[in-house]
Amino acid sequence: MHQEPQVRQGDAVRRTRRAAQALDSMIAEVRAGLARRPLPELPCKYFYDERGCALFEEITRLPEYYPARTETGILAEHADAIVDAVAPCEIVELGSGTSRKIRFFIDAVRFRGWLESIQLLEISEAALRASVARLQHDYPEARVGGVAGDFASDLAELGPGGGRLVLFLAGTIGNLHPQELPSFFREVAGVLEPEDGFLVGVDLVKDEARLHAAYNDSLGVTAEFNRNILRVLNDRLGADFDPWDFDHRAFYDSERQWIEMRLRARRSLTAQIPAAGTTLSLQAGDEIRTELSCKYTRETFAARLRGTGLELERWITDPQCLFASALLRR
Ligand code: AVJ
Repeated sequence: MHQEPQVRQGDAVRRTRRAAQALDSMIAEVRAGLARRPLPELPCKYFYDERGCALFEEITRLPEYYPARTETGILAEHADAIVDAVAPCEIVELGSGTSRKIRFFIDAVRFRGWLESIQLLEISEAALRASVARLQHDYPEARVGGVAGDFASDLAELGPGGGRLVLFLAGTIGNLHPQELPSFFREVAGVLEPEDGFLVGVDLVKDEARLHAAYNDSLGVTAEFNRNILRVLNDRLGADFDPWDFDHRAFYDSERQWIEMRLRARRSLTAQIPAAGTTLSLQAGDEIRTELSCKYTRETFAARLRGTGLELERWITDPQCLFASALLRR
């Protein structure tokens, strides 16, 4: 008998309305970003097509890039205690990437017999699908779901919870401008019940040379990751950037306590971005800002929590104080 193609209602990967309109919002964001003066900018979430995800993976293995392995060390040691403090039955990860670190928590919850569900929210649909499939295979007793979306706008897609531990790892919170943190924290508070936990990975203020090296690796992987955002514009918006017209630049702004990544034009050029109905003209030396990566201390981080409905319950660092895991509660 002929089989109709099926649209499964319980499809583990739900497309958000926003993801269906992803191209429209990308166009609007790219137009607005590139129109900014004196410094045009691009939203860093557009690094992460499949090549960008692979390059980020490569970055996490670089000797200079301490955040990934430092956080892994903290979580390997403290995931059990965090799980005991929150007693969750659902683990959620925002910006889950390859979803490796979430396993410390899933394993601890499963060991205690509490595991019911796992939800991932990730902008890269390919990474999301792969993670959902792998986790469902490895944890068949759990409901595993995914939302292809943006943690800055799509948290409501997680639905009502309770018994939830939400993870936001890797220092990704550093990609939000400090002024955006209060509204983001309020949004997160909106998907948490009073007993729930929100675990945030926070990259810490430290020696400038170490920060600089982490974003200027000797193999040039970060440079290639940075230039990849132009390839994404070429692929998705039909733009005609030559990534090799740009130099990678990353520097620490010690006053603002953030790393800034930029692409600097090597020559004067004009790029067409047909899908966005716009062109970008740059002189040699002009720059496009592609990423902020904010660094915090316990004090500057706690200050951003005030009045948001979230409180800092635990602050765990590695012995060298390179990175922190902050457990927040409503
Ligand atoms: C996505 C925030 C974890 O800022 O360290 C790595 C991305 N950019 N190298 C960071 C990144 C350049 C990264 N996070």
